[in-house]
Amino acid sequence: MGGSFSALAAFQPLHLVMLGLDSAGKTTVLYRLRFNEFVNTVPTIGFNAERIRLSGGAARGLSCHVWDAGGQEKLRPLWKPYSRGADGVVYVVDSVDAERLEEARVELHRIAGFAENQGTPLLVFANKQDLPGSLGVEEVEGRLALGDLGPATPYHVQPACAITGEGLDEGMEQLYEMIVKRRKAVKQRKRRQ
Ligand code: G3D
Ligand code: MG
Repeated sequence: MGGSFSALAAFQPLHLVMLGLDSAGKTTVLYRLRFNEFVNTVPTIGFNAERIRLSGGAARGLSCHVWDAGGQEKLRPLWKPYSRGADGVVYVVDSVDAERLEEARVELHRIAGFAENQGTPLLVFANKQDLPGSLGVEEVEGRLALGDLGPATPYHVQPACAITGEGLDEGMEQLYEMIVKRRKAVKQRKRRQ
């Protein structure tokens, strides 16, 4: 799959948005996906915005805009303009922190509920699988109520450990496949019109 993915990405960088509560592991995921170029880094009070280009493996050529919105609820509305028009959303959760999964669910459904995000493929990294007590895929899927997102939003939950990199490439591959599938469906719909 790497070949076709790289070919597409080389011509048409995908725009991904990575979201998640603070300390879910977003930064660690990004380092693991091997980026070689900081396009922009804007550390601000309470949150970070980073635009990077991924360089490794399946993610080669992907442009990724990352929002690390932290615990600052009043800043989370900023996720909206940055998820608009994205080809895919990567949502990272800490699979051990059951309490904050509830907060993660609320924020995720807020993002997925925006009209502009209807149908945008969603990859959930159920991160920190190396830690004892980490919740499994089905538990995370249930707690995030992904079934309530509706049939228009394709999603995949990938168990991952950002420290070792386990599961990351598999997750990105699934996301890529969902994006391609969606593009094909949109094209077919246009043709029929
Ligand atoms: P964020 O960018 O979403 O805020 P970070 O999260 O990537 O900064 O990660 C927050 C903390 O979780 C870091 O630890 C990081 O090392 C740890 N972490 C990230 N992914 C994993 C994982 O898969 N397994 C384990 N065990 N830890 C992980 P510190 O100690 O630096 O706060
Ligand atoms: Mg971070």
